Amino acid sequence: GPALESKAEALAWLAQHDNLVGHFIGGKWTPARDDFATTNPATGEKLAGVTKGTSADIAVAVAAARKAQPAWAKSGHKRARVLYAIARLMQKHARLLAVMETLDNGKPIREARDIDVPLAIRHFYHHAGFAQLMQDELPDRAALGVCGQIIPWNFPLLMLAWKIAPALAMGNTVVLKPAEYTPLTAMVFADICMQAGVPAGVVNIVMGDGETGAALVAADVDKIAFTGSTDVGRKIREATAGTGKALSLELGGKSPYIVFDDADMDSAVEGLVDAIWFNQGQVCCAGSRLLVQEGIADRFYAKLKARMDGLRIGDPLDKCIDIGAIVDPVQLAQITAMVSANAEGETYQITAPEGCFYPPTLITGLSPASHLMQEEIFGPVLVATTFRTPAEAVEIANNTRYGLAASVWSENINLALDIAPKLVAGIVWINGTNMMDAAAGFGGLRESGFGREGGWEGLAGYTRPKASAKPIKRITA
Ligand code: TXE
Repeated sequence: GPALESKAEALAWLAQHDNLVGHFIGGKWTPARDDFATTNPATGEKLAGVTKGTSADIAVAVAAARKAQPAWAKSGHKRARVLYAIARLMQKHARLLAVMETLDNGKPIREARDIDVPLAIRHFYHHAGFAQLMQDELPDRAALGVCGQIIPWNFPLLMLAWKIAPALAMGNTVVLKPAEYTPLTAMVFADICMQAGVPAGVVNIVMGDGETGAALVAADVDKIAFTGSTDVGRKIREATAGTGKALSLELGGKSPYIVFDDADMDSAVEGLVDAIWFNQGQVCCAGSRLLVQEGIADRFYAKLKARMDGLRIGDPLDKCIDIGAIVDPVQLAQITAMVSANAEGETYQITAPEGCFYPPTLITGLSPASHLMQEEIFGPVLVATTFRTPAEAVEIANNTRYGLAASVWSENINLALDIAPKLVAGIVWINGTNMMDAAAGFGGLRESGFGREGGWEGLAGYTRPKASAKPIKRITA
């Protein structure tokens, strides 16, 4: 069928590159090495050998970005044209990008095709418009210079777009390091940059692991933008302290999903499918902590279990699949260990195929302070507890080190609007979940990090104020 054809097309594309992933520096591919493998988690097959970037590679990439930056910052119009060209070429190669993402990450092709790739493209279109506007409307803002960007494996192409599009729009040049599990769509993207006429050195991509990432943090860059674990975020904040480098951190979460007794239960159940089972729960803003009002808890859990029974888990390239593979056996082992260490509450799971798969899981009756209620699992595991009053819901919801997102379900808009501002979260959704857009700032509070991506705030994060050369007119009476 078409899935097999698309897979063959993606594998042929990799074969043209000798199944090796090098670095993209100064507008060219560097000679590639087979330092470590990237695999298809659904089958265990090796997809390509990947080059591990050294500090020397990072230095060459940063120098290329530095050299290209002044010319790139000159014309907003030129930047807009290039960003539009990238968006159009991504659209042209959307199928290759979606299949490559699914092969490398294990996410259902339906998600890669309908969510990851279109949202990534939208990010380039949106920021292309701002590139032009920056020149005309924001003459008192300047680009930061060279930005180092480090991204995770859960949304490889989308996180690349979130990082690269605004940075480029505002006149910065970048050195981006993809996650070690998922370098392949970044490689396709680099090819697209060559076709789109991105000037040499404006986009540089250095492959590698945490050591490569640490080398980028230590390099001569003006900003580090990081998305990943809270632990690594902490290390990066320490490493950049006192250096004058700008920093944005988008880290973990344990976002509450609050269902009041007057909620539309069917919608709230369907919302949970998105909140915690989208991308196998490997989502920083996943609604991973369910709080249900006591009076409806039993009915709600029953409906939820019935919905879980209908989830289809298996081959991510199958268009009918809801739940794909976990990104890597290391992550699978971490999820398994966290869940099996728990002795509290009641666990409900559907069955999963052999291999790198974890079944959708619901654990009810947990106390708010328990390990599973507090720690990010980063898998398809929903933990639940009940509350009596709205005040108690707020208290439990805010009882966390994190503050990324929150979701409130009620048919009473007065109640929802009363609760929403009391939640410590960067984003609150009412009767919805996981809604994002290039025009809306995304980011967290507390141990979920700081800085926003998308929207005006995201753009501002890639500029600095520039004092006007003209004397400021004072208004006098
Ligand atoms: O993340 P890391 P991992 C959470 C989630 C997951 C856990 C571990 O709980 O189970 O993190 O995942 C690079 N200096 N999230 O180990 O290590 C690394 O190469 C500079 C939440 O994959 O944070 C990769 O490119 N860079 C999260 C990126 O950091 C370093 C998404 C993220 O990897 C580095 C992913 C260092 N010292 C995981 N060490 C979210 N919030 O969305 C590693 N890296």
